[in-house]
Amino acid sequence: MTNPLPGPSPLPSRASPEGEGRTVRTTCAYCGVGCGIAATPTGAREVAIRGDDAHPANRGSLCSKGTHLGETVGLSGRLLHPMIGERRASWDKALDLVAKRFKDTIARHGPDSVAFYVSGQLLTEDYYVANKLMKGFIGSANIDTNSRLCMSSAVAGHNRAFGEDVVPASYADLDEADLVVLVGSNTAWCHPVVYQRIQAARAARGTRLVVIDPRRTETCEGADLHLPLRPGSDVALMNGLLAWLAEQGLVDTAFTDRHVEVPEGFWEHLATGHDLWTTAATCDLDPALLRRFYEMFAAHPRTVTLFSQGVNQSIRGTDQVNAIINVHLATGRIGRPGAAPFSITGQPNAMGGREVGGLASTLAAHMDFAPDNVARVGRFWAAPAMATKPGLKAVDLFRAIGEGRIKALWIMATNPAVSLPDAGTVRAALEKCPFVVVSDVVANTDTSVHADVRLPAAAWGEKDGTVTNSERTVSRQRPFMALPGEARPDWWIVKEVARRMGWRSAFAYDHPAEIWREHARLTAYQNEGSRVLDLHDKAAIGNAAYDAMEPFRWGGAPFADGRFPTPSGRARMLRVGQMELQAPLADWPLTLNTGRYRDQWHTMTRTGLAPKLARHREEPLVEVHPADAAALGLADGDLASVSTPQGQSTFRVMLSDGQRPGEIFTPIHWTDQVSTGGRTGLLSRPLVDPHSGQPGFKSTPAALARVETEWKGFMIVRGEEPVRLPCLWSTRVTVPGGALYEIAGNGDAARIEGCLPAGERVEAVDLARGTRRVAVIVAGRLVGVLFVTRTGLLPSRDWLIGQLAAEGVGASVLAARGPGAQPDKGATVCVCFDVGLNQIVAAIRDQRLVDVPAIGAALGAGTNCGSCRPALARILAQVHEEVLDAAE
Ligand SMILES: Nc1nc2c(c(=O)[nH]1)N[C@H]1C(S)=C(S)[C@@H](COP(=O)(O)OP(=O)(O)OC[C@H]3O[C@@H](n4cnc5c(=O)[nH]c(N)nc54)[C@H](O)[C@@H]3O)O[C@H]1N2
Ligand SMILES: Nc1nc2c(c(=O)[nH]1)N[C@H]1C(S)=C(S)[C@@H](COP(=O)(O)OP(=O)(O)OC[C@H]3O[C@@H](n4cnc5c(=O)[nH]c(N)nc54)[C@H](O)[C@@H]3O)O[C@H]1N2
Ligand code: SF4
Ligand SMILES: [Mo]
Repeated sequence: MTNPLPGPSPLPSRASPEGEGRTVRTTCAYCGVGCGIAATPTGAREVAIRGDDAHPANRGSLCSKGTHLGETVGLSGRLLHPMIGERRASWDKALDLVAKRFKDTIARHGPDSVAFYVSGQLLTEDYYVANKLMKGFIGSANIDTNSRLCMSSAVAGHNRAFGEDVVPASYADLDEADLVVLVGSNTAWCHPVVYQRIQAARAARGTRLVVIDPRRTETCEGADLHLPLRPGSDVALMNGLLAWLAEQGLVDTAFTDRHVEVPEGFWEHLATGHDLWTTAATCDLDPALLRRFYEMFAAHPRTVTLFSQGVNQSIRGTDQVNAIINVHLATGRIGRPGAAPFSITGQPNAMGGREVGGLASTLAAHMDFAPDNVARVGRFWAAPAMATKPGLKAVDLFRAIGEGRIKALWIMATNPAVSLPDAGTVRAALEKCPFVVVSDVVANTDTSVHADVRLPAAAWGEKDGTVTNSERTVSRQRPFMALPGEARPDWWIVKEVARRMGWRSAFAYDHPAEIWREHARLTAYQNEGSRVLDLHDKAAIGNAAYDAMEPFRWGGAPFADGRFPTPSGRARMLRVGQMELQAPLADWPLTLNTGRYRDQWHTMTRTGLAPKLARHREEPLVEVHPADAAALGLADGDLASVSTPQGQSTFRVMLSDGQRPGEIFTPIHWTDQVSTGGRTGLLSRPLVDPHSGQPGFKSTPAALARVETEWKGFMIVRGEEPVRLPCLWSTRVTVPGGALYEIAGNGDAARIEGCLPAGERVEAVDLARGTRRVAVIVAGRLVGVLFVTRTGLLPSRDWLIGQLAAEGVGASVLAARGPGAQPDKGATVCVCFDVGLNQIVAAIRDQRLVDVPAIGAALGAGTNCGSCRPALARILAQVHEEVLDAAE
């Protein structure tokens, strides 16, 4: 099962699979919770997944995405060979070409004419090698990462307050807190295992939970308070809280006097304009609700304030981070058990990237570009050409590409044509750039269609290295499958290019452990306590010890001694003011907020392969408050066009009273590969925070309009090959054995029929409703089915999808239901047990269920991974309300 390797330095045999039946302990491919996984291969590219009971991040739990990782390890859509243009090339040829084009460009235009755009989904070892090549050998700092879009405001906030990018919290703090405040975090969907941990603490010791988010998300279900604040008003809220605490005499002056630098005039600034009423007005909150929050905060000194993209992804993200940290510093709620500001990270290795220095604004190992740092790292690397100043941050980097200032670009493990703001301009820049290299695991992405060279990277389950999670725990990702085709680890690809650029000895790595040791040594090199990040005790471990390395947390309990890594040893409070909040503009009366779905990961290159994960939300929705929808003549299930000053895209309308009026929400996951619409990246503005360069993804002026179509329908086809359908609306999801397309359009729908596979056709027509049903059957098996209607209803897709696996299928399939067919289950809520909304509602009503465990006992729902428990709680509340209303 091992692969012969091209090029001069072979890949170590260590990366070969562990073999069928043997359980390998690794770390989840997805979010920054960093759950441990026990993976047991059960066949070729098949694996059984369990939570690792011994991993400190999850102790055996997994969410829906982690649980269903096994469905995503097939080879469907994988990039298996290096490609130059559309032609397959040998590794030698592809690597030589990349090295030559980068060298030539640097020789002609200087080191700043090239760039790398990398990702928090690289392993620390991959990241380290890329950073070293760019900053020490090419001599530019034009390496930035998608963490710019994700964590950079938190990084900037930490640096400003603490003098180093250290997250001063761990998950254990959530167990010990008396109050957890979630700010701009849909934890139930995006960090579900952390959310379950908070719920467990609530059940065990009555921890209070407050959610601060303009939307009422599932995270708010059962919370003690939800503050649906005006978007972008978080600084006012935190300043108001701090002003009120000061007024009540609740500032911990014993702590601030010894450990905090408070800027001149700080308290005077807070003393005016931050009273309860003014704050409530700025935040558009009920003053009584706000006061309950203040009082709850005052009453529970053990507070963890956990925040993510609602805080970071703002044009004032860094100030928002510091406004939160200010409150914690002023009240001494830091460095003590159960008390901390906690920036929770998104990607599996966002933290590892920060540790090696993968952001253009840091150098390496938590060092910035101060001259002595540059000299020190230069010595350590024996570097011929050190970068001496920060490089371009992601949005500026792509602007420079568009302007022709950057002429060679290497993108690794990220999909900027989808995920950067103003993605239309990003695509134009990629198209214009003279040389674009993309390292990815899948063959076709919205980014890789612009690549001159595509390099096949090793994927999760094949990769070998380390990641760091939100709480600074480093754990191993270990391979349990052979590298497919000619795929290679990212570190191997980068070091091969470096060697071909002429730096052979500095990049003579044969094993990720060698890179790890070098990285660990650099963190300790002439550190002498000046940086918290210091991995000296892991710098000399042998390869076997690296392979066996247990999860460990660096930095211990930071700041427990009240000392901070600033020159004075004190933390810094910062005077931050609320940005002016603009009233809606005439042409753009709405505000667009963007974010994530529970069961999809980013641009769906992995989660999109799992039929079970597809069923939670099959289409890209625009969530609209019913009052706004009524004013625009929109009904649930309509199609609507969302436009902004940046662009336009179409979405399916979902009415939601969890939205504030005037605000709409769209998901980030859909791409040209799966859909004709739902392209959120085209809509966001490229406006960034002045300190961090992080885009303000959560707030864009927008307008909404109904999109009329003459017909709607769906198509189900066997097999994995995507089909491009010539109609206005088409979205594809993976189903067992094939794909389901939801479609809508104008004119004659007959052209869609041409996209059905070949075979024996059976048809039924209902002229009155303008309905056509076509099935294609080959040897008694269904290979395709198309239902289109102008005025009629469409049947449930479930039974037809099931027919892909059936034998002896005949014309009766057009009835779209079997003898004694089950009623429609409704949208899938519990993916583990495949339980739908309609089933849950019926069970609650018929069996008079009163709580979530009762639903679990009746239907199984919510009893495995638990990701749907917040949804069950909400459905339960709604049904009870309806039953009571009906009884009145
Ligand atoms: N299922 C799933 N999980 C994921 C990911 C995924 O793609 N899918 N991605 C991972 C990654 S990389 C990341 S970064 C994290 C992101 O995790 P989160 O930050 O939890 O997710 P988002 O949905 O981006 O945004 C969080 C919330 O911020 C709110 N918000 C918007 N504006 C404001 C505001 O002005 N103030 C406040 N207080 N809140 C506001 C939004 O309404 C939204 O509910 O998730 C990680 N986990
Ligand atoms: N409007 C809006 N935009 C956003 C956000 C938002 O909330 N709103 N959130 C932002 C945030 S926080 C983030 S993190 C980004 C995420 O955005 P992206 O990073 O663009 O999204 P992914 O789909 O995770 O892209 C990862 C790519 O790497 C590939 N890949 C996976 N594993 C490997 C590997 O080991 N090696 C290599 N070489 N390739 C691999 C995948 O196939 C995929 O193509 O989106 C950002 N964009
Ligand atoms: S919470 Fe879910 S997605 Fe995140 S690491 Fe754990 S299992 Fe993976
Ligand atoms: Mo992220």
